[in-house]
Amino acid sequence: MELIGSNTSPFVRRTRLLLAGLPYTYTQLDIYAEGRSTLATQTPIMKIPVLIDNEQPIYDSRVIARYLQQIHGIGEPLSWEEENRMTIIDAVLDSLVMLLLSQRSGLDTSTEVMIYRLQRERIKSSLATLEHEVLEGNFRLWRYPAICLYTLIDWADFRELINLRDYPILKGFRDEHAKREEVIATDPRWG
Ligand SMILES: N[C@@H](CCC(=O)N[C@@H](CS)C(=O)NCC(=O)O)C(=O)O
Repeated sequence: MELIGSNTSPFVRRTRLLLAGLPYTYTQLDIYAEGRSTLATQTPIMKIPVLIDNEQPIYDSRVIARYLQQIHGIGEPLSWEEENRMTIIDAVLDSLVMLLLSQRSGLDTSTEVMIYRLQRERIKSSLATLEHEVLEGNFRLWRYPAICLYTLIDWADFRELINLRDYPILKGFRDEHAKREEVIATDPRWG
């Protein structure tokens, strides 16, 4: 199996954490620079991660997780409640990625234009719900949803897209798992 990605992507990191301790090849690409042409040969949507297993490419981290579960028995199947939590996590990540790419494009994301107001609204209400879910004990087990919550919070903090002081429960969750060996080994701060 080959995983194509980059160390700073939270979608790639969650997949690496799911695969921790298992044999696979990890190909790192700078998708916004010299790695872009290689990426184009692997996926028309030009997003990472991509998993290649016996010449079968799989796009999208959530589909990759389902594939790994169904084909290789890695991780556990998700309940519908867990699928909903995953949808919330992915929605926040997509909104944060859009804000980051906008900022890198020189756009002011703090203005009241509709597209940015909608993202900020979604991020705020979703993070409040995720804090509540953590308090309820719904991310207690280190399974795929907890891995994805961890990589979301840690990446948003690393990119300074959220202030963890506003989310003490999420900060506590992040700090609780920060010392895991595979978490340290995949820290995006090391590039
Ligand atoms: N839904 C996708 C999202 C993947 C994604 O957005 N990856 C980012 C890196 S963090 C990316 O490749 N962005 C490139 C782009 O938007 O052009 C997944 O879960 O794999």
